[in-house]
Amino acid sequence: MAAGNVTGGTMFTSKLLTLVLVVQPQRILLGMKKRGFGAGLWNGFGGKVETGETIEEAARRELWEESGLTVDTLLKIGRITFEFVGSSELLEVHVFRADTFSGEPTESDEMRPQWFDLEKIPFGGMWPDDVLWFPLLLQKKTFVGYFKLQGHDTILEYTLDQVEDV
Ligand code: 6U4
Repeated sequence: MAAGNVTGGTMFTSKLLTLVLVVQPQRILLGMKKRGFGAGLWNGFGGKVETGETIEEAARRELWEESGLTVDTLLKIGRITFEFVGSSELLEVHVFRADTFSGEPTESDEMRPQWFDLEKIPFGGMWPDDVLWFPLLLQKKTFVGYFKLQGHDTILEYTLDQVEDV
């Protein structure tokens, strides 16, 4: 847990998380989250950064644990801060894109992986912010975003900017 930012008089703490999207020319791998935060939604693979590991190490570990895949190159593609109404903990999510992988997607306790045609990404069953930043991810445009969410399906405010580097 990192120390806080002060925003409008409220003290926030923040938690570091990773999110990896495996993207191929015609398809993208998503996982159905079976339990925990965001259960019932299709999402990339990721989770909390643990003490003693780098953010990229955490991204590789979570991808392996949740999908059974390993990757050579992870491209840093975005950084998104999520604020949830009623919570003083911000989520700082580091988003990576992988274009090649080794292994076979394998179901884990946490995720059920499935390939989707790039034309048929199931945005209706995903976090509501995904439809806004996926186009940047798919075009390999690096970005920084902030979303204030109410529950799992309402965006109250957001910013999303293309940047040179994340
Ligand atoms: P454990 O400790 O395994 O129970 P859990 O509470 O299930 O953890 P975890 O570690 O799977 O959470 O992390 C949540 C994942 O959801 C991270 O990869 C980040 C991602 N995530 C959180 N909010 C998101 C959002 N609004 N849009 C999105 N991904 C989000 O696309």
